[in-house]
Amino acid sequence: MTCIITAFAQSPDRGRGLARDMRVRWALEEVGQPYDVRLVTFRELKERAHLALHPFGQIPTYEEGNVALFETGAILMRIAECHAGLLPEEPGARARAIAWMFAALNTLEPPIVEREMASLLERDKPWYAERLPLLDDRVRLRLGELSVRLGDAEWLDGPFSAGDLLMVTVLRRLEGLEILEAYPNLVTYIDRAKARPAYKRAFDAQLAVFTGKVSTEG
Ligand code: GTB
Repeated sequence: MTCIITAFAQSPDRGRGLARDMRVRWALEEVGQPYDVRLVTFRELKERAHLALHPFGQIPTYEEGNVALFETGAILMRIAECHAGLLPEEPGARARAIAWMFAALNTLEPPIVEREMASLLERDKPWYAERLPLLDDRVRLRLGELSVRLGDAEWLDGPFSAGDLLMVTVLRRLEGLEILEAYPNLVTYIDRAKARPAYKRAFDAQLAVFTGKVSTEG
């Protein structure tokens, strides 16, 4: 059964693959599942039909038969549980890969998003100059720890997993910034992930929405 996901009709990232539908597209590509996309405008996000799927009026959502989900972590778990390729079979390794999914979403993403939001929305505020170094330090702390753990390894724990997929999508929000480039092994980790054919297919699909060459639901 082909699942349906939602994505921005006009993503503010202008096709850079930073909106969170990219994670779901990538996961579906990794496991070889076809999917349809329903594009939603910012107005539609807050309308009743979409709110029935997503209580916070956001993208992405995921519909598969009578299962409807929101939250990328939950959506990735569902995809990884239903299809081979994103979580190891061995129970211990599987649990560790799941821990990395949570680490990406709960430990790395919050300081990265907070820093990004401050730089977008608070730049003209009197406290910004004092606050930014604090936010930078919180991001650097986590990047440094992650960099040490990754070391020279290809992926975070054995073979590529949903943990790597989420971690890379979170780290990509810092791409091109000095704060990330101070950790060369994290930069090559991201590049390695972006070289995966599934990543490229997912990226091209979301870019096609921006360029208008999109194929969607129906
Ligand atoms: N915790 C939820 C999840 O993981 O699914 C968060 C979902 C979420 O934040 N969705 C955002 C959204 O729908 C889009 S991805 N926002 C609309 C709203 O809240 O009204 C966040 C995002 C947006 C834009 C960029 N960008 O332009 O670079 C990057 C990331």
